[in-house]
Parts: sequence; structure tokens; C-alpha cells
Amino acid sequence: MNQQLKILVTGSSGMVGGALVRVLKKHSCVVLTPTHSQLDLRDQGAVNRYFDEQRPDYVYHLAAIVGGIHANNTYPAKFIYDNTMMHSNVIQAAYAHGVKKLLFPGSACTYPKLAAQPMHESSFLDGKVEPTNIAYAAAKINGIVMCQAYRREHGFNAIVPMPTNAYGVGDNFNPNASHVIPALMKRFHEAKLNNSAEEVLWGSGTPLREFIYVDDLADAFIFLMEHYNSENIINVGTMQEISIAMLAQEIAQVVGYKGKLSLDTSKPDGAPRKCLDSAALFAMGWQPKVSLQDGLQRMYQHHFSEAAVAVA
Ligand code: GFB
Repeated sequence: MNQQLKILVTGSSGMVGGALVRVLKKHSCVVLTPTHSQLDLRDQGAVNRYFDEQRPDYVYHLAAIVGGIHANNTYPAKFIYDNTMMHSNVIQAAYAHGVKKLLFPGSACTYPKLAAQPMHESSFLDGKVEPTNIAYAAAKINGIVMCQAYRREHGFNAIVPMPTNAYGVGDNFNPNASHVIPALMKRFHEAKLNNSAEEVLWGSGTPLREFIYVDDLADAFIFLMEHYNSENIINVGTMQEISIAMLAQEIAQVVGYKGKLSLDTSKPDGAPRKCLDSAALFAMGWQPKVSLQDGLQRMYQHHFSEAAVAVA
């Protein structure tokens, strides 16, 4: 990427945006990273003024209200309103200001709950989504279709990678909002410190999930920004799946928690299985580099090692 290019990354304080900015800053380009207090992306006038002043060449629209199964279920209005407003304003402003290309991530949860596994891109809009995250999925579907519509009507180069569940350094550890990996890592760490004999997992432990380490996801986004130009959505995953019960054991091992694991089946399972078919991306020459075990180790070291805790 050459020196003059201006790249706008919305959501740079989030896990994925943060990882992307760390990589982009190694390139010689200007990276724009407005914070929420500097630019409220839900405000159309403010977004237009920002694009008037900054004139970015490329946009990664990564700002989003995200959360685990509990947050999705509890705050559906916030998930649908904030996300729809943010991407509508950013996509329209990017098109209207002559941005060369925009990347908008969809989500694995926009695929039908009972889609054939692994989920191929052709499953999109082919059935009902998982009800616990319907508001988030509806917002993402709106953004995906908007990218496709702007390409068809205006020739605007907007691309949509469909990431699987991401985790890693910079994740959200708030128990009311977190996804399964940060939630269990924090609980098991505290259980280890408190010598707790038993920790509880939500649900049946049987759902299957695929996880991508955040640095791999950022790497895939940059790869697609450089090499992909199509209205077709494209999956970004690892094609490795694991049950929640097995995942809990892996996390317990990384943390060093040796107590018992039990199940709270009154909590929702969500989708029974969510693995993406990422063959199209792999055929382009991209592959993930970080194994689940390595990613969990990196994340635990960063957030919970003695040195990390001393700094916090
Ligand atoms: O990561 P998670 O919250 O989201 O839950 P989804 C994954 C699985 O882990 C579910 C189980 O079956 C949970 O019941 N689980 C077990 C736990 N223990 C825990 C725990 O302590 N905390 C959490 N959070 N889960 C998300 C969507 O679905 O997928 C988002 O809610 C987003 O919208 C994301 O799309 C990619 O994988 O079920």
C-alpha cells in the first residue's frame, strides 16, 4: 500500500479493529481511527462531515455492537438500531465520497440456523436464523444486501467477508456481553485463584463452534481488501470445529484450572452447529496460521499472566 493512501478503520478500539490497525500501521499509509467520542457513526450528518474532511481512500467498517448469546438476547433493540444506523451511514458516505473500496464484515450468524454444514455461501438467506441473535443477524443482513445493492446500482466496490466466531487479545471479558471463550477464560482463571471445585458451562455443551484467532481474521480482511472484488459474500473461517464441552476443557488446561465442569442446561445453546465452508477463500491462497491452542495461550498470557495483571 503506498504512502498517500488514507485508510479509515471504524471500530478500531474493538478486538478486530485493534488487530487490523496494528497490522496496517506497519504499512506506509495513513490510518484513520476515529473513536466513538470523536465520531458517532449513528449520526448521518457527522459521518458525512467526517468523510468531507478526511476523504479516505479505503474503508474497513468494523464498528459494531457485538456480544455473546446473552447480550444478543437481552439488548435486541440496541443491536439492530445501532448496527443498522452505523453501517447505513458509513456505506452511503463512502459511496458518495468516492471511496475506492469498502469492506463490511457479515457474520456466521446470518446463515440459517439449520443450514447444511459446513455452511456454504449459497446458504445465505435460505432459511430462518437462530432466534437468540435475530436482531443482530437482521442488521448484518441489511448491511450485506446494501453492499450488494450499491455495487449493482452504482458500481461501488464493497466486499463482504463472513467471519466465523473470533476471539483473542482485546476480547470483551464482561460476563454480560462476552462470547464463550473470554467468558470461560475469565471464570476459570478466577476459579483457579479461588480454588473453586466446580465451574458451570451454559447449555448442553454439545453445540459445535468454529473459532478464528483475531490476528488471522485481520490478516484475512487485508488479504481480501487486496485481492477480492465481488458482490458474492466470502466465508472466513478455519474449517476446524470443536464442541463447547471440549473447548471448555482446552481453556481449563490453558488456564490451569483443575476443578470439575458441570452444565447449566437452563441456559440457551444457540445454534447447534456453526462451521463455515471457507474453501473459496482457501483456494485463493489464504490460510489461518494460529491454532486454537496457540490462540488461547496468547490470549491468556496477554490478559491474565502475572505481568499483564500487574500492568492492569
Ligand atoms: O459465544 P456465544 O455466546 O455465541 O456462545 P454463539 C457459544 C456457545 O457457548 C453457546 C455456550 O452454546 C453457549 O450456550 N456457552 C457455555 C457460553 N458457557 C458460556 C458462557 O459462559 N458464556 C457464553 N457467552 N456462552 C454468537 C451470537 O452466537 O455468535 C453473536 O450471539 C455473534 O451474535 C457470534 O454472531 C458470532 O456462537 O452462540
